[in-house]
Amino acid sequence: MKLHGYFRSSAAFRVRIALNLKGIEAEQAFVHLRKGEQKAAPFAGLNPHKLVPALEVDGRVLTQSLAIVEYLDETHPEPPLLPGDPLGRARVRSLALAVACDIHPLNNLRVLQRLKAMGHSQAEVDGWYRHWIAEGLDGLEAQLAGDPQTGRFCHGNAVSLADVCLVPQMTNARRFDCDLSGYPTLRRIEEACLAIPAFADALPEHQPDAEA
Ligand SMILES: N[C@@H](CCC(=O)N[C@@H](CS)C(=O)NCC(=O)O)C(=O)O
Repeated sequence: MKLHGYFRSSAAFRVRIALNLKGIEAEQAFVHLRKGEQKAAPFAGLNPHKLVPALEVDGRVLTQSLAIVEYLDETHPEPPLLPGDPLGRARVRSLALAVACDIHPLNNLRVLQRLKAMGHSQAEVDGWYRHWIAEGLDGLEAQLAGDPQTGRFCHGNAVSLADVCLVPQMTNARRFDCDLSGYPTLRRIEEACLAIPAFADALPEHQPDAEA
């Protein structure tokens, strides 16, 4: 397997966590998003959407981090990243999609770059980022806090796809100096996850392509 990613990409971070949790060794290829390498050959030939991550496996190319993580979960079932019951799976996917579909796309690099190109100042772009982080994390905190299904992690006491999505989003929010004081449940779960080497080793600063 070969993972095409970028140290700061939270979508690639999700896949790194899943690979680590499953104990899968994957070769890494680095796509420098700030230099626009995702928009040109060879990467754009692998993923016409021009977004990382992409995972090469058995001569095929998988894209979309959640599809990749579910593929890894199906082919390497231990430890499972989705609960065994349909209601549990729906809850975990709902939490994961709140990050991957409702928060992350609004704050993607190309969206922030487009806002700048339209003439918005850096302060306005930062405000946009923090606004959507707050909207999304407010919802997640309310969804998780006080729900007996929430345990040490987002769903009970085993890590799941929901944690795989939450931790990179929290890391990203910290990078943009978002105020996370109002999210005690999210911070507690983040801390529990980062105590696990599979999560900590996947942090941006621990990647071979990390930059200051
Ligand atoms: N839904 C996609 C999102 C992928 C994505 O947005 N990747 C970002 C990095 S986290 C990217 O490549 N951005 C490049 C750009 O915005 O030009 C997934 O989950 O894989």
